[in-house]
Amino acid sequence: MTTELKTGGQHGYLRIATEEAFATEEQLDAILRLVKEGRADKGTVSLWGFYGTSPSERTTFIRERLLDLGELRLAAMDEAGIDKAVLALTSPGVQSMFDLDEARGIAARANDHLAAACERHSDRFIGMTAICPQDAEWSAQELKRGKEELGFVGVQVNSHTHGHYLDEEQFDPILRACADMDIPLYIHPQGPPDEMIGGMVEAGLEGAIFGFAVETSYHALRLLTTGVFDRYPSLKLVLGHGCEGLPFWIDRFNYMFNAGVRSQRYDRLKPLQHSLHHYLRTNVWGTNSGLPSPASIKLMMEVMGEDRVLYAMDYPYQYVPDEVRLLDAIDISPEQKVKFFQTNAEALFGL
Ligand code: 1DF
Ligand code: MN
Repeated sequence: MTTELKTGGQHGYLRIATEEAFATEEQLDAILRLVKEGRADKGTVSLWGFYGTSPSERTTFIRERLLDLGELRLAAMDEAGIDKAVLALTSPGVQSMFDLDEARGIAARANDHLAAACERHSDRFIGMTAICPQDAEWSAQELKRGKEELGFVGVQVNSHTHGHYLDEEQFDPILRACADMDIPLYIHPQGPPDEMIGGMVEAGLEGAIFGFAVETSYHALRLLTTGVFDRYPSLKLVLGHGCEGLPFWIDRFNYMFNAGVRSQRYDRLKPLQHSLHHYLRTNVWGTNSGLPSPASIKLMMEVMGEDRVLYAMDYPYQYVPDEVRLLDAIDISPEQKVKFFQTNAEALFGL
């Protein structure tokens, strides 16, 4: 499998990668400072204690690539045949931070920095807004600035914020801003919070291998089951990593949710206007970041609908051009392939 991958769409579609990460120096410095001072949560200690300091080939590559919004990234995109990248501040964004002035400043400057790169390379780079959910009112304002002044097309929230979830009342300004301004909300993983992480670090399982998906699917399921999409029927939720497994589980969620509601098992769970499956097919989009698997992509298409499944590479964490070759050859129809690589992203993000 060594055929040259080309950009430009001569093969029938542009390739738009939708979960691509960058970092700023001050973001990584602030996170590493928390790690060194013993103030970061266990997930952050494990993730950035490793990526921030390990001398290995993988981590050196990732650190250098995260900080670049120029030639290295464009060359990697060219080599993998990626026409456009939707970029977001890498996980956990500023969500591990405690000093709100600092966190807001780092997020806002990351947004300015990204917007400048998107302007320099407007045919290749597309931006998502970074926010500071610790301050939801400020975040709603920053979402407006991101959309109206910086030209950003979505927001990335790196799952929990100090163990708190977006269905909680304190975050309502963020959900409202996304719904009112039609800003897709990409919930991206980070390590599980200390209350959840248990023995995962000792087992080497809290990161992208497993813990990320466990915690992020839990977060998304909370939004589904607590009625967020009845409150905000136009809210658009995007999840990576095969929609964090939700399509595989959906019938069990449906059955057990309905059984629990019927028997009034939990105060918090009330009847919803629709089935959980309905919200998955109406309010949720899924990308294949980190999961270049034809089986899981086809499952997502079958369960969610073929207009809701998007391509992502997860550069620089999983930069594997051969995966693009594999997905070019996936046994779906040519029309489905155009949707997957190009037009679903264009429709969702308004490109
Ligand atoms: C990793 C994977 C790290 C993903 C990420 O951000 C990330 C990793 C810090 O491999 O540790 O975005 N990912 O989405 O799979
Ligand atoms: Mn990622």
